[in-house]
Amino acid sequence: TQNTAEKTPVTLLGLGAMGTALARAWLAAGHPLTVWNRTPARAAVLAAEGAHVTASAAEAVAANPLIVVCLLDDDSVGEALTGIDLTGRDLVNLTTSTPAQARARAEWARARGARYLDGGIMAVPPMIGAPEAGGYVFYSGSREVFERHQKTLGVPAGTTYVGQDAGFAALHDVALLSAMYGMFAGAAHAFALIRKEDIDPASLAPLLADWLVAMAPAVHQTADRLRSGDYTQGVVSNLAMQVAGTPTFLSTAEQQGVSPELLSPYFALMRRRLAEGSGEEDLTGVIDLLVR
Ligand code: FVH
Repeated sequence: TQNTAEKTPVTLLGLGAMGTALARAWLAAGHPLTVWNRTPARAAVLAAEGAHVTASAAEAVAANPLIVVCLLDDDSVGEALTGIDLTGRDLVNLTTSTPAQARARAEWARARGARYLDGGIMAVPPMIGAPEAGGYVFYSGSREVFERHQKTLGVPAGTTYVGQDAGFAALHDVALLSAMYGMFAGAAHAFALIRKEDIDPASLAPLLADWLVAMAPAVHQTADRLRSGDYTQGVVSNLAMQVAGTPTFLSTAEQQGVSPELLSPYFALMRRRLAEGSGEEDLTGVIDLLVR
């Protein structure tokens, strides 16, 4: 058994797939845990594992100064906490939201006497409580709350604080996940190209993974160019050359019977940037075309 005497007690609202994983991580580390879930049946199993289950969200909030919320969406947070006294509480909201929702929720919490920290979870439930899996949570909002509870918050997953603007955790979360979808889109196109050929997808997969890993550090050069404003600095493969190559990609797709719909929007942006006279740049200028 764990010594719970020095472990910060935690109240957790929300026992979905992610909430349950968080709960188990804190219980396993010996933190006294109070839980509430809208559907009580989901809490019963955690009671058997040592959690204190309350019948209402208000009771759970009253139990401890540190309140962690992990519900479906921002609306459910509002519903679950309606009319509950949050005075003096440290409210940590791990519910996925937009940056604007997170900022509004921070104001909402402040108006109710709570300190607010927002979180964006970069992990799926099996990665929680498993440090070797590399999952972590972006935090933003009250630095005081983050520093006071960093050790406790670090039990389920790593912690990365990204600033006092409560919207920044959500923004970082969505930025990384957006890049992930771009990567998945590229991989989907690559697999489609070989789909009708006598090529085992399992033989392409490691090549694809290694290539994506090899290309990923290019984001550091992109950042350097955005900071300096010089998009031609140290360019190896310039935009003019890359645009000249796009017909090869589109013809190959056509020959393989593959729709170019995932690639075409990016190529269209590359052509637009080239038409502005930016042939000596790399691809960084595309970013400026996206920002309205
Ligand atoms: N699961 C995942 O892979 C992702 C990983 C990245 C982060 N997300 C976000 O985490 C939040 C919770 O996700 P979840 O996986 O726990 O979601 P569910 O299993 O669907 O559980 C949802 C919980 O929310 C409760 N709930 C929904 N609506 C309300 C409401 N109006 N009032 C009170 N509670 C509500 C629901 O309760 P019940 O249905 O059991 O009664 C669950 O506890 C989420 O933001 C992900 O985007 C997870």
